[in-house]
Amino acid sequence: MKAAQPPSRRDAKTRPGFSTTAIHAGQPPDGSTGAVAPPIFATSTYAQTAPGVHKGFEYSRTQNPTRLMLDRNLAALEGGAFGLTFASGMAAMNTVLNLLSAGDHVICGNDVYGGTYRILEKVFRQYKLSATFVDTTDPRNVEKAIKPATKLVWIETPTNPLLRITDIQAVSRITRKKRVLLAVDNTFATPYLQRPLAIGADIVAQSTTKYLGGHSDVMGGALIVNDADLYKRLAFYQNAVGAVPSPFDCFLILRGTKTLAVRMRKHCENAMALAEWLARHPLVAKVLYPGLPSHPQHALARKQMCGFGGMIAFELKRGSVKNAEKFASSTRLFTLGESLGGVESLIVLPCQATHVSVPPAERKRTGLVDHLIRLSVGIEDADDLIADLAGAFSRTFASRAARS
Ligand code: P1T
Repeated sequence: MKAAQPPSRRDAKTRPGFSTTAIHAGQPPDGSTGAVAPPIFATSTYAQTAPGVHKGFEYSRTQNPTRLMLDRNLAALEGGAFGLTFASGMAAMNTVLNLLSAGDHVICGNDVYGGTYRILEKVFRQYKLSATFVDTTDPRNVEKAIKPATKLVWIETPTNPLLRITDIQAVSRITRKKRVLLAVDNTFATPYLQRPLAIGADIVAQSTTKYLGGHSDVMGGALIVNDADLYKRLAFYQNAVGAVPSPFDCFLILRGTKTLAVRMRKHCENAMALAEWLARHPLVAKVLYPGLPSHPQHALARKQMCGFGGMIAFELKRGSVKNAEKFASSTRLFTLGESLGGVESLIVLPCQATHVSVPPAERKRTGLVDHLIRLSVGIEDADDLIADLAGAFSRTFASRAARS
């Protein structure tokens, strides 16, 4: 089976390719000065020529020209009609949940970013929103969990941190039939590798803090939709709540998306090399990477994505938490820390960082073990990254096998 074609090629005769869109969409040279780089409109307010008469911008919580360029850029990349950008990925998710009312029910994937679990269970539950966490890799689990009160299905694919893949199209057939919104968190894949709106999602969510920004120097989030009414409702809550990004942050993310295609190709290439190396390593018990034929949803990943991304999770054979901690503290190029998607490689133990807010019993149910190690593979030279992991094996186990 062949992987889907990369979106770097023209989708249609009339539509430019992915990188052309990334570099140009939403940001033509500035009309008044000709500046090629998007101006940072550091202003909170705008002059009106008469009360209520303005040029489409009134107050920067509501609209800002630099933010509008980013909104349009991300909408074009995801193949959507409308984009809205936020101060963080969680601010974007919060806005989707603002659409719901007390008594409503959400179905969420059971392997998701810890903050996604936390906002449902520790924030919105107190407003009488209930959530059921199911394994969405089998779409029938979504169908079984739907109740009359269900208004939203929220999935990640690939998931954080277990890199499981959900069939977006299959889930969307169920949500369409039941008139439930389907939101797909596309942070791990990015629009370069996967376009959920084209295969049935109603909302795409992004933490632009990650690959879209790409340099670990900015926080941000985004929602992209096709439906004008849904867009208006989300824009209302965005303005009412106010978790908007600064114009400077929008500028940084716009700078990031320009190189998304070249970075993603390198992230994918490096991650594949590391996953294959880890899979052959005598001290590794399990490697989770959708690009490996051993991955349970490898065929689906090939069909749904056009590359497998830069995230890997693995377990050591002598898999105690102590060994995993020692390993994660022993790398020199991989920095021990949260987050992902930057040019530099990161290593983390999800159960001690990104997923601490998921109760241990819940983690156990989903198969998230305390000694799981997650890598965000950067775009350094793959040989150097492999040598760094080899060094960490030596320092952790100090045995001959570890040095192989
Ligand atoms: O950090 P923020 O920009 O608010 O994004 C939250 C978020 C949303 N969705 C996914 C899939 C994520 O991974 C995250 C944030 N994740 C990390 C910080 C992490 O290290 O996994």
